[in-house]
Amino acid sequence: MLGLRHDVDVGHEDLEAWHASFAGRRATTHAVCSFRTMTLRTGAKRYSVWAMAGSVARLYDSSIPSGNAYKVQLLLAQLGIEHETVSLDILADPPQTRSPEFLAKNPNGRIPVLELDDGTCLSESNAILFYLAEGTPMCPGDRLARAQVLQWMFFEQYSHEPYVAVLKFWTYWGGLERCEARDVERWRTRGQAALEVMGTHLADHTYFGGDAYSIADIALYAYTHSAGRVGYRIPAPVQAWLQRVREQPGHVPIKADPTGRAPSTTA
Ligand SMILES: N[C@@H](CCC(=O)N[C@@H](CS)C(=O)NCC(=O)O)C(=O)O
Repeated sequence: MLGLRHDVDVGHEDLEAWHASFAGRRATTHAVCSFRTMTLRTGAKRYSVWAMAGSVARLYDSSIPSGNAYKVQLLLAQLGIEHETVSLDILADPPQTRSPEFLAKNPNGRIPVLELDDGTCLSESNAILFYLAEGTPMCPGDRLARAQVLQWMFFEQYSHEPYVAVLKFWTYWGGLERCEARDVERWRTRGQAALEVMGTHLADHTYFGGDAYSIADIALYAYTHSAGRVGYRIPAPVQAWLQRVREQPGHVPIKADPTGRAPSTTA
C-alpha cells in the first residue's frame, strides 16, 4: 500500500528522525505493520511517500455519523490510505453491530473496526489511530511526545467521550427526553469539565501531545468540533485549536447524517 501526503512542509530534521526510526524494521507482515518513506520534490513542493506493509481492506463504520469512526476516516484521508467502508445501522433493533458476523470481528459489538486484508480486525478508535499512524508524522518518534499523545487519547476515552459523545447521541438519535435528568446533568457537567481541561492546555500549547498536529488532536477533535451544538461552552483556546485542526492538509469533515436529525457540524 502506498500513501501520499502532500503540501506538508516536512523539515529536514524531521525526516532524518523519521528515517532513523525505520532503521532495522522490516515491513513484512500485517502484525508488524510499519512504513518506509522517501521524499520527492517537484518544484517548491515536497511530498512524503510511504509504503505500508499490509493493506487496510475495510473500515466498519455506522450509517449515522459516529465521532469514533470519524477519527479513523480523517486519519485515513490525511495519510492517503484507500479503503472500503461498510456502514452498519446502529439504530436498528437489534443493531447490526450485534450480529454474529460482526461480533466475530469485534466481540464488543461496536464500530469502528478496521479490517486488514488478511482478515485481522482491530477495534477501539484510538488503538486504530495508533496502529495507522506509527511511522508517520501523525505520531511523534520522540518517546515523551508519544506518551503525551497517549495521555490525551486516554483522557479522551475516559473524561471526554463518555459525556460529550453520549450527550450527542441521545440528543440526536436516542431521545433525550427518555433519559434520567441526573444522567443528562452529569454528561453536561463532566463534558464541560473536559473541555475546560483542554482549554487550559491550549492556553499555552498549539496542539495536544507534542508540538505538532498528531493523532491526539484527531482523537479530541472528533467530538469537540460538534460539542457547541449540544450546548457545551467552547473555551476560546479550544475554538482557535478547532480552526487549526480544520486547516490541516487533507482535512475532511464528518459525514452528513442520513436521518437528517443532526445538523451539519462542518459550517
Ligand atoms: N471506545 C470505543 C467506543 C465505540 C463506540 O461506542 N461505538 C458506537 C458508535 S460511536 C457503537 O458502535 N455503537 C453501537 C452499539 O453499541 O451497538 C471506541 O473508541 O471505538
